[in-house]
Amino acid sequence: MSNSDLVQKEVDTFMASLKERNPGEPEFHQAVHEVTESLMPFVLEHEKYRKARILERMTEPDRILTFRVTWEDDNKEIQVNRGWRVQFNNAIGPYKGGLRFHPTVTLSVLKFLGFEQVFKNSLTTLPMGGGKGGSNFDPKGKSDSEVMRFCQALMVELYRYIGSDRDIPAGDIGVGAREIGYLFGQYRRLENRFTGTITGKGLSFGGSLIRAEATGFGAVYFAENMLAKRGEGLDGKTAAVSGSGNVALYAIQKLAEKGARVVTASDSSGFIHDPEGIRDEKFEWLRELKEQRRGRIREYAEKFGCEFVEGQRPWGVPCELAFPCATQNEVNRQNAEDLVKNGCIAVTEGANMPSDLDAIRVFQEAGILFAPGKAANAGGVAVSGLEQSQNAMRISWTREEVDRRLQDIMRKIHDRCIDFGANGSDAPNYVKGANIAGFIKVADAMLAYGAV
Ligand code: NDP
Ligand code: 2IT
Repeated sequence: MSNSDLVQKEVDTFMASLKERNPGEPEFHQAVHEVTESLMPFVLEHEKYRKARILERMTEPDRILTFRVTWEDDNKEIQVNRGWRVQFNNAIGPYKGGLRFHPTVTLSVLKFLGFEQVFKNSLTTLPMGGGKGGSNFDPKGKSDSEVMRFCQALMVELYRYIGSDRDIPAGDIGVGAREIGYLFGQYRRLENRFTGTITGKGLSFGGSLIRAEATGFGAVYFAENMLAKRGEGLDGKTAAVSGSGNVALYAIQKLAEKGARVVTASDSSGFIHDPEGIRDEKFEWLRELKEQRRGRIREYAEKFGCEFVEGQRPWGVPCELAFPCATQNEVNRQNAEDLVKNGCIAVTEGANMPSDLDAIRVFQEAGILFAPGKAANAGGVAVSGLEQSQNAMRISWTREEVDRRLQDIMRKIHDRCIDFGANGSDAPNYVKGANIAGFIKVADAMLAYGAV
């Protein structure tokens, strides 16, 4: 049997067993599959990891907490949701990761996110383990008081399991500044202590400058590093961005600042195509629409007289740079082929797992630059880590200081990916690089702890 056949057989056996133990969890299977494909050859070459069954242990969460969240809506009707916290791995630091509020949240989604978070947090160079949580609660269309009552009810249960040395939640889809305020407000009331247990806090109560911008800015810094290796830059390039939430907005802002022309943005109802580029007053209008008014992307097209394409994603629009920043599996094989055909040279994932496995294969076979989310969107959690440092020291760094550290971390993550993903071509395998680099630190800590 050839070496690659042997590796494939090991991957197939490993995945069959994982699927049997975790039935009905397609997103979790997908995330583990991507990692296992690039890690298996490495693990087979390093007997110590294989013998200690590190991969088996890293795909089994430390624990999963599931609980009921009961709250009363504005009509005095009782509502029941489910809350979860997946504490995946704390080998290198306390569990750290966001909370997602969206009707599509399931245990499978949170396990995939928690699993990815372990590798991502390891890559940041900061001492953070991985976790994720959330609820199938849908904040869309709810009043502020309803969101507040829901967040308070969720925290009444969640507070028992978190803490600044134990598990530190933050935001994700559907959890932004408003939700973090309600969650942290309730946490400090229940604990009767002020500790930096949640990140993404408001600036007046322990938040860090640049945290709101960090994921989007970080993804753009990562893209800049990839392009620089090919002697190119962002200036003058056309970019397609999906989403119009926290990550997408600040990716758009930073891209425009660096001279790129961002021609698309989207939400779950469709995308807008603005060939002139989203920048300056248009960007400020979009930010206000999404952050303050919670409006729909269609309104941008109405306001500025550009095209709105209902029910579709922006990947058919010609661009050199693509930044999927909305949600998982929003780029499939067909979308990937369209991007490549239309001249895309770099795909940088601001979201978690936005490209499915077929799409990744298309990008890699076409020899274009592809940055997986666990590397490219790590800037958000990295600045969360810096928020914790500032809280612990009881100081606040300036905008410039935090941004400098963020840029430094994104460059280090990029270079670590090259350490393990260089392949002699001008399109390094960033997937392999991120997976191996993220793995080693966690695996070595687990080896040191013995059989735990
Ligand atoms: P937001 O809730 O701020 O924005 C999400 C955006 O994606 C909205 O435009 C939303 O549209 C769209 N979207 C969400 N779900 C779907 C769906 N099922 N189909 C189509 N569009 C959808 O979330 P964030 O910007 O914080 O998160 C975006 C992505 O980035 C997620 O994958 C998240 O895990 C990842 N991420 C976030 C980080 C952070 O710091 N916030 C850090 C690292 C990664 P609509 O308003 O219509 O729902
Ligand atoms: O996916 C992610 O990295 C996040 N949602 C941010 C997590 C965090 O703890 O800041």
